[in-house]
Amino acid sequence: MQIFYFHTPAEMPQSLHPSAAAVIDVLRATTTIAWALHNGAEAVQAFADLNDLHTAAAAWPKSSRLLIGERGGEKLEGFDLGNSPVAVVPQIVAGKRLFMSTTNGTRALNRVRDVPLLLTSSLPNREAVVQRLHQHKPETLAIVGSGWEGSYSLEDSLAAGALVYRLVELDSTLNVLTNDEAKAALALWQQWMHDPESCLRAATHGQRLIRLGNHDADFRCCANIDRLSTVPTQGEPGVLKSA
Ligand code: 3SL
Repeated sequence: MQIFYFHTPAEMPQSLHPSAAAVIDVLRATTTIAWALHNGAEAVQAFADLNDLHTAAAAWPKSSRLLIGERGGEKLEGFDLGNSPVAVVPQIVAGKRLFMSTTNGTRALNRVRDVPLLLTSSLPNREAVVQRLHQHKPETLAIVGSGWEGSYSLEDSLAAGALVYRLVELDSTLNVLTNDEAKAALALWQQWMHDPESCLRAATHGQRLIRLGNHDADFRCCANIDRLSTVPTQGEPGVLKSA
């Protein structure tokens, strides 16, 4: 397995055709996706474009759909939920299809939607994703951070490093880390692995969320490593189900 890490979806070269991709948006899209599926959502359908989301949602029975998402960290007008992983509780999401759009995470997913094995990763489902990748042994894995509007995100690199750390631990014979970004992400995880929540809070987007209001529960949830066995996996384009 060759592992590449890209800080943002735009950094992934068009010429690279990985056999697997793991998209990360720790704060908070891929954490919310993992928790929603763990709590019984039928699927999460991700959209970069809001018009596309509304068209697809309108074609789905009203009683079994929810619109979730944010822009700039704040819930979208007319949507049922924002993008908090602690809000997607079983009483609200079980059996529902979640039509989701976020500032960066769903755009990153859209960029790699043609990759044969597409998963989403976060700190809570890190080990589950590692086990899935170890089982599939893709030739080339692209770990894709969502970043923030085209720029680097500390928290996505932390989670990329967490993933890499365990993949290397499972197969230390491999010289798997193909780009410097992957090596730097690993070093970042080694620096913060005993206190990931502080890293999330220190990150620029963590600071943005703190300015918007009390997000303590979100920080705790997003930093809660290896808590979930859910691996959100793309079946049809844009549609993630628990696998
Ligand atoms: O950028 C995104 O996709 C979101 O996860 C950002 S937020 O944490 O919901 O503000």
